Amino acid sequence: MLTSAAGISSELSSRFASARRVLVLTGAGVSAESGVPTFRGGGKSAVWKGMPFDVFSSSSMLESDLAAVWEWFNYRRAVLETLKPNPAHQAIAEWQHRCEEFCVVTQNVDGLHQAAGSLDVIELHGNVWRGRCLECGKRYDLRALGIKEGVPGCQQCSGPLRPDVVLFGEMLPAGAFEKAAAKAENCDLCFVVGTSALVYPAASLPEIASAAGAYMVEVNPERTPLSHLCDEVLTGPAGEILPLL
Ligand code: BJW
Ligand code: ZN
Repeated sequence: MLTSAAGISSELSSRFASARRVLVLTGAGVSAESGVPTFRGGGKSAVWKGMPFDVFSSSSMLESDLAAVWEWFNYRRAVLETLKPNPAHQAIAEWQHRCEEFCVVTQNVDGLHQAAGSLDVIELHGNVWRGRCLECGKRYDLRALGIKEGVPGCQQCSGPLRPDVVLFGEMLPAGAFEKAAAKAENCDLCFVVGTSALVYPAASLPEIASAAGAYMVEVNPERTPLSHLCDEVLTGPAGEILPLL
């Protein structure tokens, strides 16, 4: 495994130039330089109202206190509204024009890849800008609804909406993981960017790509449980490293 503090190896440059199928798996770290707080990293875990984030981002909290869950997500959307994609999102969006097949698989719910222009984005954990009716399942664009606070209701059946994101203990959206796994199995170059690689099943995608023989590149200021299976570990912020490619 090659570890680099800065600069791109000639091996990676030539792999990138000749790659036909590229997969990029991203996590919260890719949005960090936009100002979106990560969940983990630097030995810390995000806290809101004195509680670890996974208390509010859990299916049990959804069942016991839907209003508290909405308060947490309404707050996060208000923060996100002021933020923009950064050079990491922009570099990834540019790459899609370079290869025959290119796919972004993200664990992020912030929509910043799409805002940067990425077209083929598989969202494993949903999107914070969508709500879903707990009764009839109808989905809503929260921006279009103009929801800023409180628990929104369904216009079709009056049931309460929930944030259309995947909380701990919940299943991923139907087909999303399967589609991502198929891309992982077929890619020849796989970037793993800004994820602590602790949350499954997302963290199994690089394992699938590696087992299928892809050239593996991790971009992260810190080591992760996946670093050992990467051919190159580029140590540093994604917004500085990815544009070098
Ligand atoms: C930078 C940077 C810079 C900083 N540049 N990098 C197998 C084993 C054990 C447990 C399980 C298992 N399979 C499933 C589970 C249970 C669970 C799980 O994985 N738990 C583990 C924590 C132990 N998984 C689930 O519950 C999943 N569902 C599921 O498996 O369903 C089937 C099932 C159901 C019931 C029972 C059993 C199975 C669902 C997971 C949903 C995760 N949801 C969240 C919240 C989304 C909503 C919200 O936003 O609130 O998704 S949790 C949170 O973590 C969020 C993220 O998408 C996810 C991953 O985090 P990510 O992206 O890696 O971010 P961080 O913050 O962890 O890391 C940031 C990284 O960036 C760090 O490494 C920094 O160094 C780096 N960084 N600056 C580059 N500038
Ligand atoms: Zn409804």
